[in-house]
Amino acid sequence: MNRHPANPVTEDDVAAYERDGVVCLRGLFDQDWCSRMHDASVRYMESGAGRKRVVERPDETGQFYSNVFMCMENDDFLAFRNESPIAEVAATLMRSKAARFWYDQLFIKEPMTVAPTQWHHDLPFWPFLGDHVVSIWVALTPATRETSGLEYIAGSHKWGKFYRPVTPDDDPAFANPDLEPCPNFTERRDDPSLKFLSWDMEAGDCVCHHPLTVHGAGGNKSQTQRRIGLSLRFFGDDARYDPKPYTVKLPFEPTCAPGEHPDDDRLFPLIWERQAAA
Ligand SMILES: O=C(O)CCC(=O)C(=O)O
Repeated sequence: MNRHPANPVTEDDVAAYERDGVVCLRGLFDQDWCSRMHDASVRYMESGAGRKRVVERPDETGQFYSNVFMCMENDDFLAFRNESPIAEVAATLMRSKAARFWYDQLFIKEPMTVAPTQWHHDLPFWPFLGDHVVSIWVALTPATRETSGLEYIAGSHKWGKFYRPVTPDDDPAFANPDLEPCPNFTERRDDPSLKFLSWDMEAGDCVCHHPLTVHGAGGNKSQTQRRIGLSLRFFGDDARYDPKPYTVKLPFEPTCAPGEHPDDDRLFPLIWERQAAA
């Protein structure tokens, strides 16, 4: 299993990430990682473990399953966080000296799942501020527009917007009434001021997005192809702890104060450091 990116992350990749708020990187994880994490994801879903959400609708055959913090209790997810190239890639894209781990999240859309992933961006869900926060969504199956591959709006991380968080099951714990809802950009496909970005992905490809880049996905229209995405979130040097209401609850109080860099090693372990790597 590879420890460093199978293909190097180039300066052009970093520039695209900074310009568009998202970049697709191909073939970073070798076949061993892909098979191991694919199988671990299916096992995890089937075991019923963790803090899962499952959205099933009466008129559908499919389901949209998601779960978080798998690496706190599962050795495969822990190994992927600690031993795969993912933290190095995160630090490279953020141009950060270090990458601290925030959490991992699994998204599985079974075939024939109509439920979309609604348009949203991530930072309003989280008790942080800063530019150095990145999500790396690794495809563990093929993912295209047909099978609910992610779609992004280029440059939306620079709009200065902070939209109300929305979860697949409309959890009121996140529905901050002080924030404006995120528009349904699907209705604005003809708007020439918007550039929609999506990629046909194979297992082992990933999309890496800034926490304010607006993104979403359609349903999985395939009759047979399950779609699995494993998203790991990291932050870097400029991130600040910002414990606002309607955000993800931490398992316990961190040692850092609001406004400080969240360097509590128990909650946000340091996974990669440029100095140590050199
Ligand atoms: O996989 C999905 O449907 C949603 C992924 C997502 O929103 C994320 O990783 O931030």
